[in-house]
Amino acid sequence: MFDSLSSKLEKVFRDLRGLGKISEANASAALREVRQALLEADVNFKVARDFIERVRAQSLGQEVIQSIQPGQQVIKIIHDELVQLLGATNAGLQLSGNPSCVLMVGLHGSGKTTSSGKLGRLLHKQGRTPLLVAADVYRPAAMEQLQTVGKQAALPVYAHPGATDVLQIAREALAFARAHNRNTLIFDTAGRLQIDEPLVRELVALRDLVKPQETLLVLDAATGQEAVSVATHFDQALNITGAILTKLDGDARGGAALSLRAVTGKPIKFAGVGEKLDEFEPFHPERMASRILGMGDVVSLVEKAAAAVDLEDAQRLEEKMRKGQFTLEDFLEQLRQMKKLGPLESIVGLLPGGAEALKGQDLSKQEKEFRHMEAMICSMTPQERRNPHILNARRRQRIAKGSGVTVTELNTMLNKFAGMQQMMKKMGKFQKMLSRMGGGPASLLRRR
Ligand SMILES: Nc1nc2c(ncn2[C@@H]2O[C@H](COP(=O)(O)OP(=O)(O)OP(=O)(O)O)[C@@H](O)[C@H]2O)c(=O)[nH]1
Ligand SMILES: [Mg+2]
Repeated sequence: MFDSLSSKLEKVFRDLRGLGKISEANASAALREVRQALLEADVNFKVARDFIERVRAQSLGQEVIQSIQPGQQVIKIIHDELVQLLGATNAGLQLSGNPSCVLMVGLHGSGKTTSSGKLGRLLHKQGRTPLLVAADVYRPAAMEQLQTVGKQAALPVYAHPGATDVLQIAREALAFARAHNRNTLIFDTAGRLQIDEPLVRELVALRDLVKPQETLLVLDAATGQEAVSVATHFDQALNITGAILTKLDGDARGGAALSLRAVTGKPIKFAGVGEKLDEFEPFHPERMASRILGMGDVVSLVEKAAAAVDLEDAQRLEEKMRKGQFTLEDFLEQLRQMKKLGPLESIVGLLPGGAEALKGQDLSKQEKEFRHMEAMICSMTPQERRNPHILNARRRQRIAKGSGVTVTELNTMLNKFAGMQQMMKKMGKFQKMLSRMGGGPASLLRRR
């Protein structure tokens, strides 16, 4: 996500960190580079200019000059300003009515239908009873597409094949929702290549009929600051309540995310980060800023992990790791929990420096290796898992056969595991040392 912007800012930060004193001259040089990076990420030029001015004013303030690590402070100022630029805090949905209506609007292919399903699923998880409404009467396959999405999301869909009047569909859907106790209607509307009069008229009529609590503009993040002019138009016509930024997993450069709030004043409420239904998250400016600045999204990762992994289990495992009591049995458990977290790529990408580390790596190979490891450990008896040193040649042959690998592969895995155990012990000591010293460099930035 925003890889190019990230790596440019990381470079500026590396230079800044080393600075003993912030002067007008060296701050200017660094900020020029930041501005360049923003512009190359397709951030609106006025937004970039104002951003730099705010950072400059604060960087040259009294407070900074007297501090011990001025470079770090400038980084923190940039971080905080970035958070502001992205909207400061997460803007949730205001769904007060019964039923509540959400209108999904946007250009062709921006991700309205997909996001309708994703949002429906999310709201369902929060205890609401969503109904997806097929309000795109132009593309023949649109209703079917929403029905497929609904099936995947295990949500009901209201569609009226053959109907040509969006308002009629909306009335029927409202009646259907009342009859079937659905408290949230999500209207998947038609897209256009460009916003035009007929589309606006239709959407306005639909809005006036269903009186939505939320009118969400779905925007393709890859379109950069072009997305911002689209947003301005839609906002003028419909008074949107927020945006969903999709395809942030793709080659989005950041321009849309960073300019939208400043230009339109409307918050980004959700982010689409993949084609799958669960690749969707509430948009958190703080975390996004950390991600852009290459500090990794540790908070997201922790949340993701907490959802999938039992916290107590995790703590118990960590304790074992630190004490060097980590067995193959624990390893197996770990491998299985990792599977619950999702594809390796999406996990590593969230870690600090993870995006950088991923470059040129083939993770599917790694995942295959994990699967093999799992099979090998599964072929062992509990006793063998706890004491791998009892694995003699006969046992090794049996295990290799049982898991469909060669004895050499099994030996390699066991050696790797032994190495890992060693490393964990060392890391345990290292961590203890670090915590005594008051945390790593990242904590400097997080402290406010
Ligand atoms: N990688 C990725 N792809 C996405 C995301 N959101 C949507 N897509 C893909 O984008 C394409 C278009 O999505 P749709 O949901 O059909 O878009 P739409 O706005 O309903 O399109 P129209 O109905 O034709 O206007 C599909 O192939 C989706 O799978 C996302 O967050 N990440
Ligand atoms: Mg659609």
